Amino acid sequence: MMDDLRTKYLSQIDTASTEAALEDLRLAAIGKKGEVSLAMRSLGKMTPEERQIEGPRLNALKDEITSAIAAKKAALEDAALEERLRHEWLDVTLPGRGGARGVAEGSVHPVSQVWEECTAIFADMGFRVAEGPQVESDWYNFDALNIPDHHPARGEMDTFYMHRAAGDDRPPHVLRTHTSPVQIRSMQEHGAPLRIICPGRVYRADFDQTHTPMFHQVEGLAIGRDISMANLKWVLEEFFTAFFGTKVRTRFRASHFPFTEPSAEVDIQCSFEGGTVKVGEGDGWLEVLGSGMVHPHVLRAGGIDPDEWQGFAFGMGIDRIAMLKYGIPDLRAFFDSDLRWLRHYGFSALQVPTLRAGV
Ligand code: 2U9
Repeated sequence: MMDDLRTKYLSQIDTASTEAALEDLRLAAIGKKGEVSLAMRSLGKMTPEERQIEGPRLNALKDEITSAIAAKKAALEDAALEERLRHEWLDVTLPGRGGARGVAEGSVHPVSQVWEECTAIFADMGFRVAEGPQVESDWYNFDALNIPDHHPARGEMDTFYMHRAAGDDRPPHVLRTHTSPVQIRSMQEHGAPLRIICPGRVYRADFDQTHTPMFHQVEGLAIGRDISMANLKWVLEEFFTAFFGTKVRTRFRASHFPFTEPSAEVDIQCSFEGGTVKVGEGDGWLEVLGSGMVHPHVLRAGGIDPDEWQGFAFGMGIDRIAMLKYGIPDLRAFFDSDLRWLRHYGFSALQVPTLRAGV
């Protein structure tokens, strides 16, 4: 009788095709009212000798059925997964299907494109890319850059301050108003000589036709024993000529920034005929950049001895030079996520900027 039970349940478990069928078999065999459980209950009516033989055999049968069910359950789960994988199989090497008009749906945002172009051009002149946090201490964002407490530049920069917990009197963190803190961190980490660019998002509480509260900058820093404004002028002319794909002259005008001394604003040559700006021709000038020789206080904040080292720094807006190069009229549209705008001004994801082609 026990051999019959064993054969019956093991073969039914073997041929069960669903987890529900397995559960039915479990109940029928070893559930409270299952056949094996009832047989166990009948042990009480046996003689002690019979019980000594039948008891262990029934227990062994129960264990055998329990493990057969567990093994079959695992096999069914494996098969279900295999089946899913067969149907959900995806060839990631296939080309994109394209949207309604047969073109790839995604595109590279002009800011990302210009960011990459800047990286490629400066990399060619030996500048590494450095990055850092967007939430900064006020020391890295202001003090280290020679902008002490109550300096008017702190107000001019329309800073977003982060909240401190009630009772915490330490100065609040800020959303960085420029990427300059990255240069301070790089000086501290690597020392001199140094040649880096810092592209990144920056934040100022300003929103109108020509300002968005978040925008993108690329700043550069070159430190050596005898780096001069002449090196700065060469690097910038080289950059603009590669970026705009035509020889671009620059004009330096004396200016003032707390972090550089002397300081200069830089204009690029352009014409304004017919209501459009054409860079690299004509006798007009357009301001695109701020720059200068790094202030000794700033070198010192970065742990670099100003008696031994000197260097130039510059900063410009990525969004602004993207508008200029690609004829994009409205800054605010950059951040509207309007698909029609993105398709119009976006770039192919497969077109990697190089000095030869994309730039
Ligand atoms: C260090 C030392 C000096 C970076 C500089 C400017 C001048 C500048 C503006 C251009 C347009 C910001 O995007 S914008 O609004 N930038 O005028 N930036 S010099 O000077 C530095 C930076 C880091 C350690």
